[in-house]
Order: sequence, then C-alpha cells, then structure tokens
Amino acid sequence: MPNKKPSKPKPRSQDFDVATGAGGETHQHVPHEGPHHADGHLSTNQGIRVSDNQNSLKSGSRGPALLEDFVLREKIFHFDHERIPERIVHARGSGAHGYFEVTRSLSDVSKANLFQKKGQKTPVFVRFSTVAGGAGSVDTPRDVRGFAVKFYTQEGNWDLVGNNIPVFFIQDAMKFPDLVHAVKMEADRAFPQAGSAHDTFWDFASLMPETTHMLMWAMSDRTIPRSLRMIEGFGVHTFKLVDAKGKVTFCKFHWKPRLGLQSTVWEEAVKLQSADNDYHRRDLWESIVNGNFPEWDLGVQLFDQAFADAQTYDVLDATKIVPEDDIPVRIVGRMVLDRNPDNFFAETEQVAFCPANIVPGIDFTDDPLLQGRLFSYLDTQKSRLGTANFHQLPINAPKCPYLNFQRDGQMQMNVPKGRANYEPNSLKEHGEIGGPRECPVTGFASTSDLGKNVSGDKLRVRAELFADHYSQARLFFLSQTENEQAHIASSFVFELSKVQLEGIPARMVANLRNVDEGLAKRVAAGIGIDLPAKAKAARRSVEMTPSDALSIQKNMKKTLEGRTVGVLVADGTDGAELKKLRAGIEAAGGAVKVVAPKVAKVALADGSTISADGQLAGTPSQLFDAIAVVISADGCAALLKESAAVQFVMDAYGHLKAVGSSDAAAPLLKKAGVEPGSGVTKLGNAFVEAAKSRYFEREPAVRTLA
Ligand code: HDE
Repeated sequence: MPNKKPSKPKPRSQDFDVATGAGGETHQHVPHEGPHHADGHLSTNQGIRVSDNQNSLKSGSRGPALLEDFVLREKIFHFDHERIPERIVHARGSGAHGYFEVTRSLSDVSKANLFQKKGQKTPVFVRFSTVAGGAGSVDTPRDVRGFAVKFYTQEGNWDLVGNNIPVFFIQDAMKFPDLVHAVKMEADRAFPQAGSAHDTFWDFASLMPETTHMLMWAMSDRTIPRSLRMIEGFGVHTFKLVDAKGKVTFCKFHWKPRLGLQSTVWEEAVKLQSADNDYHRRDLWESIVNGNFPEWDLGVQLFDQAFADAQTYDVLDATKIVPEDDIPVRIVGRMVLDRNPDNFFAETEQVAFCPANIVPGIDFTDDPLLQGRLFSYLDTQKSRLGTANFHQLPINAPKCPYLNFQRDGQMQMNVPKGRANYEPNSLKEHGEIGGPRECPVTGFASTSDLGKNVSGDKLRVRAELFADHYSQARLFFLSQTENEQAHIASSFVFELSKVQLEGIPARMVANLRNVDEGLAKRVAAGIGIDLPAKAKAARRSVEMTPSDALSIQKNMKKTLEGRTVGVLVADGTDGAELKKLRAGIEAAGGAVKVVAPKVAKVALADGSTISADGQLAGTPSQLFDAIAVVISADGCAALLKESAAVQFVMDAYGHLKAVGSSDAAAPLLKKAGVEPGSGVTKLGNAFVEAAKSRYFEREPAVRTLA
C-alpha cells in the first residue's frame, strides 16, 4: 500500500479559481498525485514497498539475475519507455506558468469572457521554442522562436500559438511538410542540426518566392534574440473577434516585451552556442527564480472588412503584415510569467497546443495556412502523446468543467459514472445520470459565419493578391536602420556561402533583386557571384511606406532591467570599487556576475576574499550584456597572460557592448584591441549609463559587413 493516502493537490497561490478569480484549483479531473511525489517510503508502481534500491535479485552474490525480480523489471521497463516522440518542429522548448490580466476591456468587440473586465486574470502556460533543431539542440541558432500561450479561461482553453515573427514562410498548409523537410537536418546525413544555412533549405526557399518576406525577417536580428524575455510574439494569422451580437472585427494579436526588444550580434550568437547550450532556457528559469518575472503587453490590431478590402495585400495571407502605422496596436492586457514548471516532461514536454482551441468571442478566418493548422496540431498530439485522451493531462486539461459523451481510449484517466454515454437520452427521467446538454446560447457556434453562404467552385488555386511576394519584403528592408540592413545582407551572405550546390545562391539573389537592388548587389558581392538576372515577379510590387515599428534598433529600450553585467576581477582587485560598481548597477535594475580566474577565494586588495560567480575559462563575455574590468596593476599583469581574459574583453567590445574599466586595466584593454569611443568608459555613473545600450556605431571598426 502507498505509505500516504493520495490526496488532491493543494491549491497554489499562483493557481486561480477561474470561476471566482480566487486562488485554488478547479480542475474537474485531477489525477492522483502518486506516492512517488512525496517524501516517504519508496514503492513500486503497484504500491509495494521496496527494501533495496541498490541491488538486483540474484542467484548468489555474483548472479545470474533472477527474472522474478519485479522491482528491477518494473524500474527498467519504465525507464526504457521514458522518451516520447519529439515534436516534428519546435522540438526544443522552454515553458513557464503565469497569468494574463486585462488592462483595457475588449468587450466592445469580443464577447470572450477573458477579455471583459479590467483587472480580470486568467492563468496561462507559455512555451517558447526554436523551430528546426531537435529537443537536445542549442538555444541560440539563427531560427524563428515559437511563442505559444495556453489561456485556461473560464470558458475553456484558448491557445494562441504564435511566433516571434509576424509572417510565415508559406501561404498554404499544403507546403508545410516540404518547408519543414527542407529546413531540418538533411535526410541522408542528419546535419546540420538546428540551422537553415544548408543546401536543402535554400534550394526550397529560392524556388518559393512566397518565402521572401519571411526570409527578410529570418535573416534579421529577430532570429538571434538576446533573451526569450526580449522577443515579441505574434498570432501571425488574421483572426476574428466576435461581439455578443455576432458582429465581427478582424484582429491581429501582438505580444510586446516590457524589457524591450533586444538581439545579439551574429558572431555573439555563434559563440553563445559553445558558451551555454541552454542560454535562453537558463535565462528564463533564473529570471523567474530571482523574481524578475518576464512580462509582455498583449496588443490587438482591429480592423473591418472595408479596411481589408482596401489593402493592396490580402489579410488572409500569412506572408503579410498589417502595418502598425495603418492600424495601431491597442494594448489590452499584460502577461506575467511567475512560476517555473515543477516538472519539465509533465508540463513543457506534454503541453499540447492546438490553434483550434478557441473560445466564444474569438474565431478563425479562412487563411489557408491557419485552416491547415486546425487539423495538424490535434493530429500531431495523438502521435506525440499516444492517446486521444491527451487533454486529460494536467497541463492540458481545462480549468473549467468539461463534460461530454466521449469515452474510453488509451490511458483514460476519468471514471465516468452511469450508463449515459449517448445523447439524446432520457435516463435522468428515470433517476439516473443523464449527462450534459447543449448550450445553444453560450456555446461556441462559429457565430461569425453561421448562416452565411460559404459555397464556391472547387479549386486548387491561390487568391490573386497572394501573388505579390515582394512589396512587404521591401517594406521590411527599408524600415530597418542602416546597421540592421547590413546585418540582413551579411546573414544572407553567411547562409548562402554555406550552400554547396551551384545555382542556388544565384537563384536567391535573383529573387532579392525584386526586394532591393542594393541588397541583391551586396549579397552577390559578399558571396562572390555575378549579379544574376532579376527573377520574374508574378505580380507587380507596390511601394509601401516604411514603418519604424519593424525595426529592433529603433525600438530598443535603454535600460539595465533584465540585463546582466559581467565584472572581471582578479587577485588584488579593490573591493570598495567593486562594491560601488555593484551598487550602481543594481540600483539601475541590472544584475552583476563576478568572473575571476578561480571561483573561490579571490583575494581583494584589503586582504579579504570573495567568491566569483563564474570561472574565467568557462564564463566568456557572450553571457553578459556589458562588462566591467575591475583589476589592480598586478591583476592586470596576471590577466595579460590569460587568453580567456583578453578574449573576454575583445569579444565584449566586438559584440558592441559597453566596456567599463578601472585605470589599471588599460594594458588589458589595449591588448584586446579596445579603442576609445562610445560605450568605452571609466567605472562609475558613466559606465552604469553606458551599460544600458549596445553600440552599433562601433561595428564598422570591428567587422566588415556586407
Ligand atoms: Fe506550427 N506546428 N504549423 N506553426 N507551431 C507545430 O504541433 C503546423 C505554423 C507553432 O510549443 C506542431 O504540437 C502546420 C505557423 C508553434 O508546443 C505541428 C503549419 C506558426 C509550435 C505544427 C504550421 C506556427 C508549433 C508540431 C502550416 C506561427 C510549437 C508539434 C499550416 C503562427 C508549439 C505540435 C509548442 C508546432 C504544424 C505553421 C507556430 C506539426 C501544419 C504559421 C509555436 O502540428
């Protein structure tokens, strides 16, 4: 028998009673929390207490092992089956719990309960992910980031399964398997892992001009974020909001990070892969542990059919944005992530997002990409999680009651009572359980389309406006700063230089000539090919007005909040100087990590000792947003002989970060190639101020961009 009676999990402060808004759980079906969750006696899964967890049952002290040993057999059996298939895309992810709070009611356009009242809170679970790499791949390749949010609303679960880029590579679900096959590791050799810089991706992309707009975003710094806490999120598709009278308003969803947008530079992203495979996962986890809860504003762009009809693009085309200058983003809520998962597998791995999960007041549009997704996600969960009952897993179960006549299936956790597994039935009239009934008024009924004529000729075609693949790609490029444009050109050069099959880079550049001649020329020159003839465009482009909202650098926040300064010290460092620096950075909302040649017993000038947070050899400056070097003349002499110390400073400078230093550090800075200029300061207030920014104007001095 289990040593402890299984009991209902205790409510946690962060869990909401969705019915009342108060704390506490309202899961209708809470699986037993098994005895293995608690401290106590070890038992088998049948509840038999285990006397010895070190030795298998043998015949004699040296074996052979006995088949009878059910304790060993069960342990190994379960272990053998621990892994489940990883997601075909977005396999590597990191999750967190939190809540969504309404800051401005959306009741004027949507009847969705979660949007009605200012201050109203809804629990959420969020999973961020890379797309191409496997579950064990690194966190910082150049890749799109998934941004999937499950809202556990009072009316059922709503999943907003988005990305950190507002458009997508393709327009029709029919092409998704091709896209994914092309970008993932190549079929015969199983590399490269987690990156798009290879033959098959660019072969596909260059043959599919509809990818061009997304490629501009993918080659921008959006795909090498500094932190998951500093990315935007987008619902991508146009959705519908539906009010109580059935009136429809089109809607694009936006998540805007409170910490501002922040990216790394490419060389830094590459080096981060060796510095810390788990850079983003660790950053998310630690910020929550430290109480620095990541936060986003939820914004909506709202428009009607008349606006949609008047545009030069189709709002049902997922390769297009609606510029914020045309339809401003209305902020309606905020999301705070304040709790790490208790168990990665049970929550982050088993969470099953389905764009088809919507609630009354939110509706789909006919976007052909979205329509394909409505099928795919439900389907994939069955193969990943092995049963149609995956919705019963605690992380997937709604926090409001759910009742229907669906029954049985593998891993059925619920125990429905009575005979009522069909409807209509009259069992209630006979004193038995009759089961749930339809709710014509409050139930989901596709309220926006119901009764509308949706017939049409059967066709396999794309709508006419979908054929403009370049206008918005050009809009994006022209909206960037000069430095961001150079980053885009350089990314194309980097990626296409990895392509070995002849003709593919030229075909890509031929497409880019439709975006911007200057860009195409720079990319051609960068990879060393002649400028190819311009690709034929299926439809004439229209010139759109550049939009500042599309640039990261034009929207960066000058702040130390959520940022970390790496402080390099050595024996002989002035403790008072270090203390003052730490106080200044912390007062500005930043964090400090001390790096030293040895982690324990760093001897300060006054004879006292401190411990460092990281050892120099394993803590390169990629891990920080700015660096300070606080050393004595002796310390400097010692560090001059350490290539890791020189590299620490050189990389921070090369990655356009603020570099502050005590006077005695001058020889080290010189050896690292640091030149005077913006972002290079003495310690003190000047450094604290400088550490709030990156110095893109320094870039021409440290590398040649395309
Ligand atoms: Fe996905 N996508 N997708 N996708 N997607 C999956 O579902 C799919 C698309 C996105 O953290 C899969 O549970 C099709 C756009 C995220 O668990 C799968 C099409 C956007 C995640 C699937 C798309 C996304 C997925 C794989 C084209 C941005 C991770 C595992 C019609 C709006 C969710 C899974 C998580 C995951 C299919 C296109 C975002 C196979 C068929 C566009 C964030 O069902």
